[in-house]
Amino acid sequence: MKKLLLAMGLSTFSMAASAAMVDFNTADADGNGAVTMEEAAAALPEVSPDAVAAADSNGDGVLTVAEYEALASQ
Ligand SMILES: [Ca+2]
Ligand SMILES: [Ca+2]
Repeated sequence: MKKLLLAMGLSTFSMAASAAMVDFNTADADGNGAVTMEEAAAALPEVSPDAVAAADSNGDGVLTVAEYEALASQ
């Protein structure tokens, strides 16, 4: 249910703004404080997996707030 509502919200939102404007808390779908590669791909469908991987500057496989915002602001 939450995912369906989120998807509906995102599709509406994307009409008004770039997908890169999805904020960290929205991208962090499970709310664990880190955005995984899968969460980033879902939140930022226009961003390539390579760009997401490159944004993981410390190489731990997830994006922190700072790493995510650096990616989203590109
Ligand atoms: Ca997460
Ligand atoms: Ca990281």
